[in-house]
Amino acid sequence: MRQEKVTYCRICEPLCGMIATVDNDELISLRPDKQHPLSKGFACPKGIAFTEIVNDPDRVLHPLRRTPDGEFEQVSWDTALAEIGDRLRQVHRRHGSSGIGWYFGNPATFSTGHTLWTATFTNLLGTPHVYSAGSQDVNNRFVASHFLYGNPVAAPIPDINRVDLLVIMGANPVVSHGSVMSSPRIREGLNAITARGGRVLVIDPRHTETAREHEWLPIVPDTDALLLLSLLHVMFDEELADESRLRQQAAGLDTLKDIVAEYPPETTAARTDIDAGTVRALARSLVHTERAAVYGRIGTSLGRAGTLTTALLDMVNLVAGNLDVVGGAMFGDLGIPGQRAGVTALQHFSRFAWAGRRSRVGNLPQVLGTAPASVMAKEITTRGRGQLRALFVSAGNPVLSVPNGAELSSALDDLELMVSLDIYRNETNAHADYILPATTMYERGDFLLPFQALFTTPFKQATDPVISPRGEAREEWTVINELVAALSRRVPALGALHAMNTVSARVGRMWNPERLSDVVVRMGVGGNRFGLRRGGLTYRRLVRDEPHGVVVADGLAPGQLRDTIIHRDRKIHLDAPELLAEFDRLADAADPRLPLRLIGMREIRSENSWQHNAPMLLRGGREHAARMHPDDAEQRGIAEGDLVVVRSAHGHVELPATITDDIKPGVVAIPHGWGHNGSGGWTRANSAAANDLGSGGVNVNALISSDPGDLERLAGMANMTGVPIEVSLLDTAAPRPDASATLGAQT
Ligand SMILES: Nc1nc2c(c(=O)[nH]1)N[C@H]1C(S)=C(S)[C@@H](COP(=O)(O)OP(=O)(O)OC[C@H]3O[C@@H](n4cnc5c(=O)[nH]c(N)nc54)[C@H](O)[C@@H]3O)O[C@H]1N2
Ligand SMILES: Nc1nc2c(c(=O)[nH]1)N[C@H]1C(S)=C(S)[C@@H](COP(=O)(O)OP(=O)(O)OC[C@H]3O[C@@H](n4cnc5c(=O)[nH]c(N)nc54)[C@H](O)[C@@H]3O)O[C@H]1N2
Ligand code: SF4
Ligand SMILES: [Mo]
Repeated sequence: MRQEKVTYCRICEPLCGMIATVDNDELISLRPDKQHPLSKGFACPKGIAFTEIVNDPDRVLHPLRRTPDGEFEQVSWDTALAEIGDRLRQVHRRHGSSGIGWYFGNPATFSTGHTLWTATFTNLLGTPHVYSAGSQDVNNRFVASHFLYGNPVAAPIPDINRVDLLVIMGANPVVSHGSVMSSPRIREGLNAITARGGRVLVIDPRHTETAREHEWLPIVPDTDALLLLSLLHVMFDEELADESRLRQQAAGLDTLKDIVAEYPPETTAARTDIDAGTVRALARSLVHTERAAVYGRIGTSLGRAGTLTTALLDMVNLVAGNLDVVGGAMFGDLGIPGQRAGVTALQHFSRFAWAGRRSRVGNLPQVLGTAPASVMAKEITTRGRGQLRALFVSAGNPVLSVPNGAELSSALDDLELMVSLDIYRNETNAHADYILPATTMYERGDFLLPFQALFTTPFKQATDPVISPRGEAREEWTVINELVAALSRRVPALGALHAMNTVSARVGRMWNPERLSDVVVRMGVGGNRFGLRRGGLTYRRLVRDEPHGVVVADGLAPGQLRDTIIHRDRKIHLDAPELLAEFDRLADAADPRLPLRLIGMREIRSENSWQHNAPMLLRGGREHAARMHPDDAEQRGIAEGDLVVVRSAHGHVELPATITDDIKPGVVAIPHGWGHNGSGGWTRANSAAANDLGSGGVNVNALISSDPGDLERLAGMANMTGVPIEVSLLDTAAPRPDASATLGAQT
């Protein structure tokens, strides 16, 4: 029987409403939900194409075990779990908990169960080897907030609905649909700003899809910190800032003033290529526009000093009077009583916030209990106490997403045990001993806890699964419960959890993601507070009575700062010594042999590495090319479509060049997530983006350093933008330096 089920997309952050057509427990199609109060009938091509992913014949639907000849064979769950349990206990006996590690990738964040169970398991296990996509993405945000507010999870988000001057630095929301903010229909949200007479200014080395619809101010990659320092300089120099307010809100103002005195726009212009007059005018506008905000994302996170840059973004908002006010950069909240106490407790009692531990290789600080993924390969290969010997990878493809995939690929083969939980065979789990089939989002219900404080219009939605798990796929949290059981006799904390699980299973009250989320729904804004508020929300009521979701407040509430700040003095700290120590990283990295600068870019029909197998997203052909400016191309004798070699100090890739005016001279953009080289089980991804060199694209992270010394120091961020490179015409007649480079990635 054909049914229409209301649900929502969980690929990226807006979480757009979807209507799933289901026939006989088969997903037939997906279309945007017109009744969703925020996405109102919008969904992007990735969201619509997801039917093809759910039903993809290349999906992993049964547990797989690697055979001695390197192929995979199907085994039962019982066999897989029993063998994994045995091997895990052996590793534990030999190496202890610190021999066991976990990498969770981006889609893990889009599943409450996956996130919470992974965190609980790895915490109770007590291993330092927890890695995630965060060190290539957002961990600098957490660390900046840790120093500024004492609260790593405080993240100011731009008040899109009410802002009149929005400065976007290093983000491309028209393609990415917004990040570290959930704002469905963001493109319209931005257009509404200009429609009400406001401005959107995009500061980006590339004339992006977002910049094309608004004002574009090109910048030299990895110089945003200098621009922000100059904005602060002008605000103090021209006495635009309200100092008495600042002294009430913040500590360390004099130190900040002393520092920014050194960065007049007239001196930073040579590095940023933004003239002083423009900077001065922008500083004035940010102060004088009643509702203004500066927002940064990937482009301001992946330079050499991402934590400092992000802290400076907040400082500009603060000094201009735009932090925590309507139309500025605002703090979302879950509306749960005792939230603040909760974060404080976590800060004190777990290795939650920052540098609870440092990595064995590179001595880099952990962020929210995770170490930089760039050092994972060396943690596997570097002998000695604490060496990583067994690795779980869930919803991740670090061979393509982390620097130096070649190094990681070969390290993975050194492990005593590698287990992947994924929906596909990818370039990473090609090295696994076991691949365990996971459900896709439509095979599980969810209320997404991590995004609750990030909606630009406070909103709640919960969904049941729309179809049952395909094949033998299982939800990750249930598999993690099995791992808890497997190690229960070896790790006391896991033993205690296992005992609780066993008792609660007996009385039919097992903890599951829905029960945990229900607590948050009941305690949160609009919740029923366990009966204290009649008619309030519960998880079940959300699913049953509000399937399209509910807007729980008209807008973000101003005046959250005092409850957000955990520092004892309740002030924002502007002078953390750790941040001040980062200033030496702002020096110029110029290398005459590598005069160009690499930046990344996202494509509308890709989601990192994992949606290149959906026919709808490959329609009309795809290419993987390096975008460069005509001046740079001409100087090097490169014409449109020519094959080129791109070299950095760390590696090289070979791919076609595309020549475009839509990029600042001196800058080259290459999308990540490609480099499908046949090792993953992706039939179509492997043959997509074909050119004379092969297909599947190249892994741009071959150009990125995994050397601990090259990582950003405070959050261990990989330096993926502004990397010095050179591009030259590929001499196809010359002997190839590295045959593997022709087949996409050096993986
Ligand atoms: N279609 C699509 N959507 C996605 C994804 C996807 O792969 N495809 N991925 C999702 C994920 S995981 C994330 S984290 C978000 C990311 O969301 P965004 O950050 O909005 O996405 P990016 O396209 O990476 O935008 C980064 C921008 O920074 C610019 N940039 C690079 N270096 C610099 C610099 O030094 N300074 C400045 N000012 N700008 C710079 C780039 O040109 C680019 O336009 O997107 C999410 N949404
Ligand atoms: N050069 C460069 N590198 C980058 C970036 C960049 O901008 N430039 N961006 C970085 C960023 S922001 C991110 S987030 C990372 C992403 O890095 P990763 O998360 O490591 O890689 P993904 O390509 O997102 O791979 C996700 C995997 O999860 C699987 N999957 C999808 N849904 C599910 C599910 O529900 N359950 C399970 N178990 N598996 C699932 C997919 O099949 C795929 O194998 O890449 C980073 N790497
Ligand atoms: S923008 Fe696209 S991928 Fe992201 S949540 Fe919406 S429909 Fe899904
Ligand atoms: Mo990301």
